[in-house]
Amino acid sequence: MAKLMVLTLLGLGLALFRDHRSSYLTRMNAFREIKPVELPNCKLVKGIETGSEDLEVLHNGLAFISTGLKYPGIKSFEPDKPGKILLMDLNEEDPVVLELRITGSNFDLSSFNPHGISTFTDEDNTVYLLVVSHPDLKSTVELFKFQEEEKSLLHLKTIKHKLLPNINDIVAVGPEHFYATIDHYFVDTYLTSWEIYLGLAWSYVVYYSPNEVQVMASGFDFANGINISPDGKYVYISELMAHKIHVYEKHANWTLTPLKSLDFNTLVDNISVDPVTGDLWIGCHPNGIKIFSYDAENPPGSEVLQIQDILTEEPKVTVVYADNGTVLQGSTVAAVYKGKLLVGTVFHRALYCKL
Ligand SMILES: [Ca+2]
Ligand SMILES: [Ca+2]
Repeated sequence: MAKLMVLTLLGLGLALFRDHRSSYLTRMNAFREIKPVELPNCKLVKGIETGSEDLEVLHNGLAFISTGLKYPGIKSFEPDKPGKILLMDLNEEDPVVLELRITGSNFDLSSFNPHGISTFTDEDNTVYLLVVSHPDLKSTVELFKFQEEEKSLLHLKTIKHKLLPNINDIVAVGPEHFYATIDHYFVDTYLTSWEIYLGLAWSYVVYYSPNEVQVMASGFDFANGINISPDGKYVYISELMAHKIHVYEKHANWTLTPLKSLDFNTLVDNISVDPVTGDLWIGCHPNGIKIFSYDAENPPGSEVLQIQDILTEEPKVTVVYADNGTVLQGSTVAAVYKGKLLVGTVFHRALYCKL
């Protein structure tokens, strides 16, 4: 009898494991192959070799790029070097990148591990750069003031909070006010791997301000990118493992209510919003398995989606660029400025194209 019980439990366990295994492979989009979509006028950006996970373009064409991310389960090509913030001027014919010097007495450069970024421009045109960092794999938001003349970032403040344990990306709505995606619930990496494998969907979105911090949306299977419409009325959230982009209505008290979701056949990462048209530009991972188990012989591909008219009944989705990993591996972000497209990746390169 005892043997039968053990066998039954073992059988049930195996069946459950098989169910989760197949659902995990579907969530990872493990069987997706890439059909290349090429752009004629592209080149790799010189000086970017350790990733460009997130980037944001200011209204004047200056782009901030975060480079050198170390993230559990993702290969780093320079695991012992701190990350940096790069600047690129998209107005130039042949733009190059420049490392922004970081100043401020209390900032530890050696553990800087930049991930998602966002900017906020004040009424007096002061530009604040907010950067998610993972010093010793913890999560902070580092607040900087951009000093354009000096080509430097003045560190103003480190923000930490118990509701902000594993931040992926942020969208600034004030100099120290933002929404953040918390991409997984557990801090312990062993528990995190089970959380992701089982698809618990305990990832959430927080609103942070110096006097109020609150969870505003939850139940995501890896909330990743976040951004806001040009009129500030809608917040867009990408749910990586569910292959969805969610549109939320933002209210005066900063709460969010779900409006609609769009489904894709790719793992959606960071979201950029074209300030002129309101179009969404998404850096995507066609096959998640290739991201989490990097193999140079069978590299992850890249995919860039453009979503037009997202608020209408029939949004238009275009695959603007797709590559099998020969040129660009692990695209995380794409942004446009005056007919130019800049695509960042989690591993090494970045691509710059004329559309
Ligand atoms: Ca961002
Ligand atoms: Ca991201």
